[in-house]
Amino acid sequence: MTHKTQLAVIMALSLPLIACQSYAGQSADTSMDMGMQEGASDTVPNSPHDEERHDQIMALDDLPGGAGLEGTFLNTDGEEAGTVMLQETPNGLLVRVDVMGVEEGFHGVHLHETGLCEPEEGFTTAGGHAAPNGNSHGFRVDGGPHAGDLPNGFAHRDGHLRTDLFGSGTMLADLQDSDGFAVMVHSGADDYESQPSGDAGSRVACAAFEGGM
Ligand SMILES: [Cu+2]
Repeated sequence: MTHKTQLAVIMALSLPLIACQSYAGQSADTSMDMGMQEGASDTVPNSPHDEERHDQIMALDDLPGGAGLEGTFLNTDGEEAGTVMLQETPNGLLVRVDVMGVEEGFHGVHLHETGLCEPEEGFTTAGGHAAPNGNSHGFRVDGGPHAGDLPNGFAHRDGHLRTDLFGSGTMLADLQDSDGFAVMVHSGADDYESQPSGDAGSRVACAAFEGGM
């Protein structure tokens, strides 16, 4: 790849990141935003600036034990932004998240109650957190957490969040009612405490799952 082409690719990849920042204005740490914008283009090792590397990153490794369910993330522009795998275990739900184009830092990831991801609606169509037992939100709260609560995931400077999360005690039956459910990535971190959703900011990526299975 010539230097010129590389630069064009870098700029193209930067656009969604910059676009992210308009709706992530609620997320408090703007200095972190600036760091990503300035540094991401030429200094990050292993950043997805060439297509081959990007494809490698996006190719999903198998979740140990296999994925019971697989979904595709959409970003707020309606573009495919990654994948998610779910595996029910005897102890809860394993969630492998692989999403691109989010800001550097921690992000709230939740299981939301409705399997409808409408980008033009800012994914509000997915409803609130799955909470079939009427629990409060948050690991740090008496009477919590929601069945849909998960630990935060971390995105690196290249905008890639890839991690395994675990919903202790959460079963697919808690989620798969008639209107399904969604896996949601937020613009900011979940504080594991604020009601009703951990003050995690706007909804930046959403993967819908059908119900009634
Ligand atoms: Cu959420």
